[in-house]
Amino acid sequence: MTDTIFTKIINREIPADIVYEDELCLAFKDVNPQAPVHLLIIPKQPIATINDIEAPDRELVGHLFLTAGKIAKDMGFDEEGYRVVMNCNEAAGQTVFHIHLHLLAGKPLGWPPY
Ligand code: DGP
Repeated sequence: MTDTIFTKIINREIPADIVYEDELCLAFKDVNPQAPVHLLIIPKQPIATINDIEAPDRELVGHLFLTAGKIAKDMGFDEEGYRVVMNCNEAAGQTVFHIHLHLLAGKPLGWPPY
């Protein structure tokens, strides 16, 4: 896949407010926050969309969710609640084609999201 802006963030070619990093993933503040807390959790390995996730990626994708839960707990949102979503393709609102979990918290979140 072609590089996206997120590869530049991983490689520190453009700035981002990074809140967590390990060998597999990076979490940083969304530039256009939709909640008081809006983080993006991305794998360092670029995968364009959910459609491109393959069986060998299961551990990596599981790691993204474990990381989201850990960050939410560390920030104190585990009891209050928070939302983790991943958009797939344009109709769902995906604009950056490098998979990412949105972690949203800090206000009551409406459902359904339209
Ligand atoms: P999505 O629409 O699901 O593909 O989400 C992409 C998100 O990425 C969107 O909420 C805005 C955010 N975003 C796009 N470009 C940048 C950037 O350069 N820096 C940061 N921190 N966030 C970005």
